[in-house]
Amino acid sequence: MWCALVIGCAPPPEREIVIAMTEYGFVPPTIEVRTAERVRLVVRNIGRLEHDFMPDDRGRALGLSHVHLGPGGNASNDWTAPTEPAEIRVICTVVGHETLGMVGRLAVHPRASPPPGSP
Ligand SMILES: [Cu+2]
Repeated sequence: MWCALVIGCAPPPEREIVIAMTEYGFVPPTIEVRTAERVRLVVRNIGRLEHDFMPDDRGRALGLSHVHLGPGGNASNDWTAPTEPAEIRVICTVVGHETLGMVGRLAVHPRASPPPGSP
């Protein structure tokens, strides 16, 4: 939290989250992080077609990157979750893929209530 006040301060990620893209979905379909958590988002295309990871307007405003990958590609971006809870929708913008179910969700949970299923 204190770090947000310091311009250019980039602490190392607390956690690495791998998101696989395939025909036609994101695995896992829901990414759960906590407020202000610093994560490394690793996006991998494990499918046979090109895919992309496109956060909605809110997500992009919060600094999430749009990632476009060919088969076998991967990209990693460090990201700091916002200090307020948020729900971000992620889709693949390759024509037809969203309709075929290529939709994901990134949920930012308050620190006080850990995401369901966490230890
Ligand atoms: Cu796709």
